[in-house]
Amino acid sequence: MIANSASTFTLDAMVFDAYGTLFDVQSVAAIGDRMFPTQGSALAKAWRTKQLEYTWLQSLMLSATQRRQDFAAETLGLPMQPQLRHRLLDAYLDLSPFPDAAPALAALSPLRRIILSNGTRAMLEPLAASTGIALHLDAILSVDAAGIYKPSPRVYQLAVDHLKLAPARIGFVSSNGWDATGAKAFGFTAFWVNRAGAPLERHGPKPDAIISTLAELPALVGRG
Ligand code: LAC
Repeated sequence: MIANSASTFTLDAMVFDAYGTLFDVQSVAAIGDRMFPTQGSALAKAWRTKQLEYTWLQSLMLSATQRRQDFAAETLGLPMQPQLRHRLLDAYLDLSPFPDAAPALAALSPLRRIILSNGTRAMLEPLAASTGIALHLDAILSVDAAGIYKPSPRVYQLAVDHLKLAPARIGFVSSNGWDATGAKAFGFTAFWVNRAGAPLERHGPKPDAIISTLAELPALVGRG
């Protein structure tokens, strides 16, 4: 763990990003591989990249997953037929949680724990329920309610409005460097789960702490 300031943080609630943080988006690679042998991982990565780019473009252009998928497949020169597209879309409803997700969420109890995600409620709720992650959550908040995507402050504000706490008393946890930075810029106490050992984002303030796995989190967080 690399702490920016204190080595432990007194907090009243924890907010989690969903995709890549609690749920492993690379788990769709196996399904991609069954459709296009050896290309599953590249397809999953290209799709994820486009997913993020399109959320940002959409936020700036003041429309979604199918178009991203088509772009990802075309980039790799793969034929994307409607039935294959549906199988990949369904895979996003059936992602695996990271093995460290449920134990870390459980260990953070009785702190309030919620998800704040760029996904839709229709994607997030069945996934959290079927994987058991919902058992460890007090609420699931989606950008649906804000009409714009993270890292817009309007999205982070949804968590403040829901929890009715000052931003600094809220721990925000994301494996996306840009999301941890956006959350810190908003005023949250930000934890970046740097699962991939990626370099620190140069844009915006540093997160308060950088951890490698969610397992490190409970020891860092004290209750207010
Ligand atoms: C989310 C994406 C950004 O769950 O990981 O919001």
